[in-house]
Amino acid sequence: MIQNILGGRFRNSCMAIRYSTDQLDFGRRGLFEEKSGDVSAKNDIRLKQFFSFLKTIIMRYSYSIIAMLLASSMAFSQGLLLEENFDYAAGVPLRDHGWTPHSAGGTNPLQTGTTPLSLPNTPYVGNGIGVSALVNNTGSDENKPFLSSVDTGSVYAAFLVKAGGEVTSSGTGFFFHLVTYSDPANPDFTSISTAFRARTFITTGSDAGSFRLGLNFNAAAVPSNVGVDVTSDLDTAETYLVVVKYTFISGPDNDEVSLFVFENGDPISTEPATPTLGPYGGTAGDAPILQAVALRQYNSEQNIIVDGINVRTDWDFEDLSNISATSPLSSLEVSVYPNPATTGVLHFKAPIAAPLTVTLRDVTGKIVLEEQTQQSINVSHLNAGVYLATILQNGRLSTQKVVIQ
Ligand SMILES: [Ca+2]
Ligand SMILES: [Ca+2]
Ligand SMILES: [Ca+2]
Repeated sequence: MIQNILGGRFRNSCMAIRYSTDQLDFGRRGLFEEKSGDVSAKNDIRLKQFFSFLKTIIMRYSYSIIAMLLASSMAFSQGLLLEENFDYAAGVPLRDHGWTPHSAGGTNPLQTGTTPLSLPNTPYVGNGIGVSALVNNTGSDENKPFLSSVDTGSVYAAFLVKAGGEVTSSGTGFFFHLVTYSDPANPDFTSISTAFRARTFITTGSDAGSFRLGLNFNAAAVPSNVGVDVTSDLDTAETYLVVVKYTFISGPDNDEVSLFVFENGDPISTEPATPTLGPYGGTAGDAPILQAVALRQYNSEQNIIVDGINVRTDWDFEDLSNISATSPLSSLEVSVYPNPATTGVLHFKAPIAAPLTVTLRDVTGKIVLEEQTQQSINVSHLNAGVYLATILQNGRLSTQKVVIQ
């Protein structure tokens, strides 16, 4: 069951999304509307038209425009629970932008920083927008509600994080968690249940330049079991994408949390089969319902920057137009062969040996395959026909027509 907390905001959000989707859909309807007759031949002609059109766009504009066109076929954001990119001025209190203190609100209110966080080579939807949030002091802990409450399925809370400096033993603790309001049916945003779920920690690494992230279902004690509830060393100079997952499972005291960590260049098109940490439960009871995220300040030596919070009921964090906030996508030289594919396998040859993220769309724009590879993918399960392949490597993009026979 999904309950609407903020109906008006949710509707506004949907309207905004629908508006942009309709705009972007124009090209696809016009090119691919054929439903009968010699579909493959007509689609072939239409694909030629499409690529001619793309070529014109390339010459006149940039590859980032292509990425926007491709992104038009991506999912309508039905699963969105919260999007917070801190697209505000620098140095302003978060409480001016929908956040509410629930603890020590009078002391050191959470504020925005001066620059955004971004993974320039990973197409995360929250990359490089506005500024960020500084979670770097003792004092005010603040929450922001979801568009809807959730008590079934999974909640995926993604955000960018940077340690922002050395993490000392006094600077370790949980800085992020999921929230149930004290009165779930009639929330007062200043009052949250103290049974925090999916407490996400920062802890010391093996040297001054490294840190670790930890996760507890509910407990406040700093986790310490590397590979189980604490990651291996991460770099204090780098930004990471973290996805905190809470899964409701039918029955008492059996829900699970897990945590995924991505570094710059990692693909994020699909949920990895194995999380970085978890899944595991805890000794505390299940969350009755989840309604918000919280950022927590616990120590003047914590040094944490958070940005691009995107919370969803599904895994849909990719936006190909959002590879780099500062420069458009450049083109990738990659050979795809044999094309037409007659053997059920597509091979790829790129100038450098790094993972390629391959997405195949059918002529309706529907994604039929997404896979990471350095060499080849199996397409034997796909119907014969014409497909649009987008191939992404280290922030470079190639779009190609692929025929499967
Ligand atoms: Ca931002
Ligand atoms: Ca605090
Ligand atoms: Ca349960």
